[in-house]
Amino acid sequence: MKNVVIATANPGKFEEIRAILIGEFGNFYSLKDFKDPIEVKEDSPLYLENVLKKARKIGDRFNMNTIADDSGIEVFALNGRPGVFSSRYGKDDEDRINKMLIELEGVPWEKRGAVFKAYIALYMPEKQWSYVFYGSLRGYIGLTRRGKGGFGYDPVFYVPEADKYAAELTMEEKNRLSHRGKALCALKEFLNSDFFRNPTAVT
Ligand code: ITT
Repeated sequence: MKNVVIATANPGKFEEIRAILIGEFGNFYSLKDFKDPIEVKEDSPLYLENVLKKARKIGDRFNMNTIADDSGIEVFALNGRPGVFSSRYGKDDEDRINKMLIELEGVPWEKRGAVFKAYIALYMPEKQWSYVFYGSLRGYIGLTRRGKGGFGYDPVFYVPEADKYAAELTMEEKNRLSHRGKALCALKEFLNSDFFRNPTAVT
């Protein structure tokens, strides 16, 4: 496939998605490349419904193959909050992290477990086909911030597999381990499968 729109207004997500899919598409467009992108209301409590809605609305609007991401962080001690509302938990990344650290004050390390979840949708307007892929990453919410990379909650998310905070990972490391990286890897496998490349062949 030649062109694809990455339907996100989050530049951190855009760069991670592009880095993983670089060999799969010719040109990557972000919402900023269009004069008049519509705003898609993420009004479902389900990542799956939000991600399909984002991909379909943008794909139909520009009549282009579109990839969308709906993701979030679920903190076990907060009964899974902020989850699908992760981007609305505070006014910006700084505020959201402060709020989470305050909510977790006094919670011991072993009870600070959390999981990042990512749902990635590919929508192809020509045939109105949609596909969704999922990935997760388990870790812990640290006591303070560490690292300067990534975006969102990365400075307070400790990744046991790497013994580093997510904001201390290089983009290559983060994409290898992360929820988004895993979902995109599944998408990549699908794009290269016989099922997708040669759908009329029966083997
Ligand atoms: P778009 O809807 O335009 O894609 P958004 O940032 O609003 O951008 P979401 O609604 O999917 O996206 O919100 C996901 C939030 O979860 C995001 O804003 C971050 O705060 C957090 N998040 C998701 N993936 C993350 C990651 O890899 N590292 C850190 N925080 C992440």
